[in-house]
Amino acid sequence: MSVREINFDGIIGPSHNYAGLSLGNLASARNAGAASYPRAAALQGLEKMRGNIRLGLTQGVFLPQWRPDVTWLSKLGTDVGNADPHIRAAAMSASSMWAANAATVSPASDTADGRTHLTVANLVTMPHRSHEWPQTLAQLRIAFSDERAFAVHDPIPAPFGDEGAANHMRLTQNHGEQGVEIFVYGRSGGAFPARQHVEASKAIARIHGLDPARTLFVEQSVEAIAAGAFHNDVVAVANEHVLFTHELAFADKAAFYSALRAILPCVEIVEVPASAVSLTDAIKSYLFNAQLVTLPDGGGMALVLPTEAQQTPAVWAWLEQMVAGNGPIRRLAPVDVRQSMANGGGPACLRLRVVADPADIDPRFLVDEERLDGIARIVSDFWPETIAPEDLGDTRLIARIEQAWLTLVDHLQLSGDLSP
Ligand code: SUG
Repeated sequence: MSVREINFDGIIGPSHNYAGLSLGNLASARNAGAASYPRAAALQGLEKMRGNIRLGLTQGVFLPQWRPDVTWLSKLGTDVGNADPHIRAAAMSASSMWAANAATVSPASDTADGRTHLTVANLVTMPHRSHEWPQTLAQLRIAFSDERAFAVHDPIPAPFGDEGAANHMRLTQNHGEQGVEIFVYGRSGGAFPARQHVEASKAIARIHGLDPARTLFVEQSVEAIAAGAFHNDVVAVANEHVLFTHELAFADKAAFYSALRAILPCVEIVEVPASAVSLTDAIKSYLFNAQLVTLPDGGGMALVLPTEAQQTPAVWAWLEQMVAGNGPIRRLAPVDVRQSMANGGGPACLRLRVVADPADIDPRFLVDEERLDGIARIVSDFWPETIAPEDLGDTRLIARIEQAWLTLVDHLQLSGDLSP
């Protein structure tokens, strides 16, 4: 095999629900208290993966986490029956589905020791996400256990917030070549929390052994965070030599663009002006939370974007005019991930990109259509159809969620390695 980009999607877990846990994430606040549909959610996620395989892309998965997180609850001196409702909801969250927040990844061609480095994200800003990393780290250590090819790192210590690849972009002529790594951080003090701290980003760049001359630290605009861009990947996405971004994504775009062009003269910046698409429409439609992917065999680039983008007139009009032109993005592929979108997670949030040789990765984390069929059967048989937030303490629901997880882990032959 050969080095390529592999998208690892988080399989949407059986406890998927809408608890309104993420301050600054407008969709999560808007849908707080609504009934969720975990089975439909997980099937939507699997269909997105299937679509990407059909585009000729290589696909991987991460497993949902054991919920409720009894280890975390016990560290808080409680259990699921006795926890305060907001703590119980945090322990039940299926938020690890958003694999873009699992880790920051630097491919081998960017690092000093020639290995691919992954640092698990600490996600300390949001309580319900702050306890994801131990189970994420356990999976990363299995999937990327080949130490000749990979180095998997512990999280950056608190209080420095790190949200993983959602605030990290990489630009390069070709995936396998040396790139420019861009860490986007927020400044605290606004109405909503800035989740990515520059101290964490700088630490990751050092730990991964990146070349300082090819690493940029770029501040997210205060305006974007205030409009609901709680992660940079809500307002910008990069792939190979293309940066697709909203005009108002960065605090000082002129300085950023010129630094980037100086390091990577081939970069193409496709900027959507606020006069064509407002920040509000960009965030509502998740236009930028698309997977910008390179199609095989010289097919150019495609945007795998949420159907919400198609339904937002200003956004769709701009996109249609863009693909009709002569730019690098040639194709639009809308996907229905509404259950995830209602919690603020679009197609790009659901995946972690790893540039590597698939032969170096534990094959249990790689999928083709047949393996997706097997996972879909388990989802159809075991995932709850619906969850209302007031059901989260229900012992029958919890037993069902636990059974669903055990069945999937067993099916993927990971029960010897991953325990509750
Ligand atoms: O961290 N939503 C997630 C969405 C993460 C999207 N990821 C990226 N942009 N890469 C978050 O805000 C909502 C959970 C709830 O409210 O029940 C939530 O955690």
